[in-house]
Amino acid sequence: MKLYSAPGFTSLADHIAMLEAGIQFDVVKVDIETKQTEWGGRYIDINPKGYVPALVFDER
Ligand SMILES: N[C@@H](CCC(=O)N[C@@H](CS)C(=O)NCC(=O)O)C(=O)O
Repeated sequence: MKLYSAPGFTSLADHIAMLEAGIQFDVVKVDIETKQTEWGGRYIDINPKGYVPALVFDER
């Protein structure tokens, strides 16, 4: 599972809750201004609203 998050935004609450719950996940940082992920992709391809947080579940 991936949590798309931006430091200092409301996605921090989800990040903390998921850590406390012991959930295994990767964090992908999003630049809210440019809507780019730290991996270089367009965040609006993940969440068309451009808001954080977003969760993406692993394919099965
Ligand atoms: N949870 C709501 C709102 C989340 C939200 O407001 N996120 C803010 C950060 S606290 C955001 O991503 N803002 C980006 C922007 O305004 O461009 C949603 O996803 O629709």
